[in-house]
Amino acid sequence: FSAIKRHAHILGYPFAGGQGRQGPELSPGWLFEQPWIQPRDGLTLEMIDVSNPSSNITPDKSIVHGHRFGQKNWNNVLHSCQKLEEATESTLLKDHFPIVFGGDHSQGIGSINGLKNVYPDARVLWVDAHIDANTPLSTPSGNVHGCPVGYLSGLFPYVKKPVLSLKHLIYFGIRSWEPEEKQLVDDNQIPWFRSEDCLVERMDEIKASVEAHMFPDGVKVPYWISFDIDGVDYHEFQSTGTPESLGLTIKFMLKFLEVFLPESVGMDFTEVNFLMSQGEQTEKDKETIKFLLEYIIDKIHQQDFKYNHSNYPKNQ
Ligand code: 5AB
Ligand code: MN
Ligand code: MN
Ligand code: MN
Repeated sequence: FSAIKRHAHILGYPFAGGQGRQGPELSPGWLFEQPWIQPRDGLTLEMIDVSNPSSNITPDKSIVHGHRFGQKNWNNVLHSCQKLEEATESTLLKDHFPIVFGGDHSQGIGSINGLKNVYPDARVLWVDAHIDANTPLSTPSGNVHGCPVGYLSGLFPYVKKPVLSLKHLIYFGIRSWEPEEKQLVDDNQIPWFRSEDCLVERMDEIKASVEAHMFPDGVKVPYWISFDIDGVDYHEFQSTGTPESLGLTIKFMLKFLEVFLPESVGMDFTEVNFLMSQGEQTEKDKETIKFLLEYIIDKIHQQDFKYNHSNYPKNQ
């Protein structure tokens, strides 16, 4: 008797148009060249063909829709996210575990729409320094990587289909926000765990309170983990565009992944930008990404399927 080994499928998403810096678009290409990530039994790689990967330094267009700021590069973001949505969906329909390696966090619009096409009731664990729930009205930068939660939860005035209920979302590590975003978290009583509460010793307690919030009737459904690397403290990882100190430790992240990956059907891994660090720090950060991804793939392989699309009850 041998357990079914889960299959990890890495979707490279070389897109930087959700923010203004050069660099995030290069990370998947770097990753796919690493000897330790080469395809093997239980692991495949696929690069999403984004039409225009570059950052929004010279945006194609800002669509303002009568709002104060609007958001940059919008057509470009949506066009690329459409491709990511399709790739995420087809990965899940094969009962493979997508790891969407970006790219900037605007990717969440594509990946989580793809998730919701297959698992409409999936819950989302958002690991980030930022709330990412800006709207065309509240964004101070126009950068869509600060808006995916706003878009997914229907706060944009022209969203076709809001797919994520704010009741099905929990934050880890947030410490930077616009007033409108914090108001939203407070008004909707979205739980958030501060970095100082994210201690390995408290993981049992954290897991219990996440489950109590996400599954009030006791019926469990799968998670999606949206992991923005800037959730990690700047002193431990610097290769990211919007770094913040006082963040999560890598040690906590390992415990978090150990506990929540078995309950998850896929994840984002975003905002890696090696142009933001120099010399030895860049080498150290590359080692950290290797360590984290090898750990994630290992955990995916170790665990039996808890959820898979073929036996998942429909119409929950
Ligand atoms: B990230 C800021 N709130 O909207 C904005 O890295 C930063 O995906 C957003 O979490 C950071 O521009 C987006 C100031
Ligand atoms: Mn962030
Ligand atoms: Mn983010
Ligand atoms: Mn960022």
